[in-house]
Amino acid sequence: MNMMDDTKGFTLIEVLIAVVVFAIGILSLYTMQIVSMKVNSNANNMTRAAIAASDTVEQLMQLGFNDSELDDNAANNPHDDSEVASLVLPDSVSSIVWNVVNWSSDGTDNDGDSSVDEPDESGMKQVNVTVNYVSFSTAKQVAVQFLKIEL
Ligand SMILES: [Ca+2]
Ligand SMILES: [Ca+2]
Ligand SMILES: [Ca+2]
Repeated sequence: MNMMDDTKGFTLIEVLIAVVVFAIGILSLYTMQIVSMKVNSNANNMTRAAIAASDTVEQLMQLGFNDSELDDNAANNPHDDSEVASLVLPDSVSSIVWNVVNWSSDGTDNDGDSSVDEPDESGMKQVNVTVNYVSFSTAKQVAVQFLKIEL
């Protein structure tokens, strides 16, 4: 091989290697793009579910202690979004469910003083809100809880 040969241009092998390297580069960029779109979309769905959860908590907190939506009777409990028209569900959210636990009748020592369902556990309802949503065909949940105190 002399100087003349080197200046002729690229050999076929060199071109092929360049094409393969380029293709791998494009492919990994494309894969990164797909992954980041998926991460973004998952985050968006989670954010929407979390907003729906806090909106539900806000609406339920405004209700009276004995409101039917905070009824802990087994027949009405757990409750769901079909009972409250003002709850708006984003597309990704399939349902919002809340379970009401009345501290004075749940058979549990909620305040940790070794007495169960004693007088000072009355007037308190624990509300467990669960938002069910779907992200990339996977069922997911956001759960929050709050304590409703009888005033
Ligand atoms: Ca107790
Ligand atoms: Ca209790
Ligand atoms: Ca107590």
